[in-house]
Amino acid sequence: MDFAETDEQQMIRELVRDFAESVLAPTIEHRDENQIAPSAEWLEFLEYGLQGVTIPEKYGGSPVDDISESIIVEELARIDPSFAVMYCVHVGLCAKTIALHGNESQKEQYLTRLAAGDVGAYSLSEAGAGTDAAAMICKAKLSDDGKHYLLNGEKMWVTNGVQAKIIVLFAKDVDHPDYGVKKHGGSTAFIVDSSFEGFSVGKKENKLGIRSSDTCTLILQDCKVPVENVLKGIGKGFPIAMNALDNSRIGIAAQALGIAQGAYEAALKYAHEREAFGKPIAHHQMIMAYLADMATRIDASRLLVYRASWVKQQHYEHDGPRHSKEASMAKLYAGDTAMWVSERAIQVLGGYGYTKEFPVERFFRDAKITQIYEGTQEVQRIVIARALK
Ligand code: COS
Repeated sequence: MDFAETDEQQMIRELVRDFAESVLAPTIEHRDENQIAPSAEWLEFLEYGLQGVTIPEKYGGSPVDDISESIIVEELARIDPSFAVMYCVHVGLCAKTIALHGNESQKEQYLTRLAAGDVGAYSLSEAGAGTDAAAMICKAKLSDDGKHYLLNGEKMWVTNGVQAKIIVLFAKDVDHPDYGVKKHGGSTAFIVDSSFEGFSVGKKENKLGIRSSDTCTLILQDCKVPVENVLKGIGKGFPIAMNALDNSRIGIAAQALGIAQGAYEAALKYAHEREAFGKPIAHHQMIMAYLADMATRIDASRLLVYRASWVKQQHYEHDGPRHSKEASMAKLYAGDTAMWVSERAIQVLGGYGYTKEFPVERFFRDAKITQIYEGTQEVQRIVIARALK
């Protein structure tokens, strides 16, 4: 077993760190305060060519190994967790889902656009269907001429929803034989273009954390989706949704890892600079213990995130077993670590940590969502427990 990063992984880490420190760091506080999405920063990011890491080269992508994908998210989140989740949803939930389940013409049409920088999103949740995803009530019905599906309903908690041009969106076909029979019966994945008639963006959420990431509702009023935009087949959506979440839970775990790392580094630096009782507080035993525990939990999270990324790659490229359990373990542990480390970081900084002069209060607010989205920590335990033999 080799724990060393490859030359390519190191190079990617340095590249993304450079981008995050030079482009994201100067604007994140302002964007967070004012809930401004990183649209300008996204355009600069496109120059690095990393928006297509889950897209095959023939559609304009630039694939990297799955551990590198997590390293990218980790490095973005170390500075700007909002940008990290925007990226994560674009490459994971949207592009990878189309790459895995799309047909040739769907890939040609949509992956090329995602690779070129059109922002992607994924829309499963609804007001009454978060943890219980199968309870979604958005409906799809074939039009009289048989050329379109007409989608009706309201989706919720859509990351990138305001900016996205391409959305993998789930609704139930009311004429499917399983509709109303099986709980998730009729669930279908559609590729929705934000320019489609009947599609509109609803309320933008005012959030505690990741405030520079836009989260909104999407309104579907006879939204006209061509029949060609059904992913894989009518009624085949639920496993696609679950599979996409298995992938993206690793992304959120990597985001949590980056948050923990960013908070820890701020605390470590402060602890070496701040003196009390005649010496840097980093030399007081209580603070030493905090820092040691933070570093240990972060390392454990990193190992779980990279292991899950590796198992994911084995699953897709070498027909290995599904990575659901490893993804949920990584997300469960890294999410709790992000919350714990960012809270400890505030404690190390004392009163200063509670102010906006230091980034730890932002990491603390941002950390909370990693215990909630892409399935709450309770959902991760369900997935893990079901996989235990
Ligand atoms: N990959 C592929 N297929 C999967 C799967 C996976 N990881 N997990 C389940 N499926 C399939 C099952 O095989 C089953 O298929 P069939 O009906 O063809 O047999 C189907 O999906 C239903 O599975 P299951 O009965 O396990 O579904 P449940 O409703 O019991 O799922 C949980 C329960 C809680 C695990 C699920 O609803 C979930 O993950 N909820 C959280 C959703 C979430 O993370 N939301 C946030 C989204 S961010 S917008």
